[in-house]
Amino acid sequence: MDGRGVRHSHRGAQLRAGEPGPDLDERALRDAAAAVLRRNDVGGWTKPAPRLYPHQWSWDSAFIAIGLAHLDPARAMEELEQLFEAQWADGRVPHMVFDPNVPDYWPGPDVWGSAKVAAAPRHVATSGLIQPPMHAIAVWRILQIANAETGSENARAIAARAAALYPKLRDWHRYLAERRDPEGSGLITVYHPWEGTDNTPRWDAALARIEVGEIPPYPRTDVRLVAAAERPTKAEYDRYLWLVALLREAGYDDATVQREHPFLIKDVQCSAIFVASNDALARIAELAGAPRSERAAIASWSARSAQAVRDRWDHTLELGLDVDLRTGEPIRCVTSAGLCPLLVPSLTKAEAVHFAKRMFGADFAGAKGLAYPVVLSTGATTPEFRPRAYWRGPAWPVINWLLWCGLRAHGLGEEAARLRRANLALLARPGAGFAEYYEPFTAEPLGSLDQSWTAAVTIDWLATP
Ligand code: 2M8
Repeated sequence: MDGRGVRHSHRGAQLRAGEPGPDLDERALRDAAAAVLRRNDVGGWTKPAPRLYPHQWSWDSAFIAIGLAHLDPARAMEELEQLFEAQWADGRVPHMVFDPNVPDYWPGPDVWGSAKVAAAPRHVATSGLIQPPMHAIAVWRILQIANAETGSENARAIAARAAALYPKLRDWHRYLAERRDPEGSGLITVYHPWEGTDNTPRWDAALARIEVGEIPPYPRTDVRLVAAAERPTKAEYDRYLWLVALLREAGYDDATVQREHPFLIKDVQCSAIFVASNDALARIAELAGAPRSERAAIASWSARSAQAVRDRWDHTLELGLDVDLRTGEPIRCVTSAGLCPLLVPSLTKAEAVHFAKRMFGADFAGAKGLAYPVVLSTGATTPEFRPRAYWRGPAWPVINWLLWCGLRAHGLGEEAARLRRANLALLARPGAGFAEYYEPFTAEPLGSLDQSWTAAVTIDWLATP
């Protein structure tokens, strides 16, 4: 059975919107989610979606591994081991690793030109961008799940594999701390909208300033598969490709890029994830018996980024704001990324409560008319809000999951439970189909169906009452 066929009992129909029934068929939902992951399994790694995303994507694999951990922790570790096989010599984990058996995807390996970059792997083609560092968080969670849900022998084997992966995780974090933040500000610099939440209005002003040079005509894989209104516009896509051309010409050399590139943003969401991930990495380092100097480095990356993320708090918008390095100005945009400082463990309880209030307020999970009280990608009361457009309004279960982790980490159990319930109710709705994102007023599934990370977080939510 796929996600479109999850059964509800007849009593479920009388429930208020947003409330999952007591008889939500958890078993059927879990089985359907597991089936999505099985179908998208390419052999040791999982594609994010059946047709729209047929290669391996970096942060998708981290979320997918967390879902897989409940089904098969060894396979979950393999997901990340495979990804890190494509790590560059400079430590970066590319945002995409291409499957050579899918030649007709565009933009493909030629557009990225990783084969010509000395630091890139030789055995596989990759992109040259990065995505938020969810990986150490995933490894730590796999370990916890293996400990809780499998026998001690299995858990020991997973711990050994986590320890073996540690040096690669360490190099990845070092790349982020040193090359993506040469100023030592604690905030990670992103070079491209594809380094996180693609079409978010956070990037609009920076993209608008870019003068696009000559780009040859190109095909769009995405709008053949998904309604164009739910995807980036042609003008936006031109800019994405122009930025890729500039990065390729710079050989993806960070120093060159940071001197010349027109799109340089200190990203609060990525930096907040980096904090949480460093804390997970610190625990993995201990498990791996890493030298004290390395553990000290990880602790200092974490502390520096934690402070920097907290400092990005904006009193007027009550969110953490990115900084556009080209103008030196904060990006005054109301999106779910601004709630991500909640992932920083060292927030005070009062600060965490503030973010939680904002999260359940009129811009996000408390917006008027929502089918389910889930967090929206862009603030509902802002002019940028568009309920069907990619990252500009729809609800993304995977981002809701991330924020749920933040609520739990700060002991906000009741709020976390509310968010989990609302998301599960949405995901269990007949026809929900584990979509990439949802129209928030009608709960219509948008983007791709059978999106792996949506299925993965469903499994984790179901396993974590
Ligand atoms: C989306 O990004 C790709 C490009 O990398 C795309 O729009 O074609 C984003 O949602 C990104 O965050 C995600 O990792 C990827 C695969 O799910 O899709």
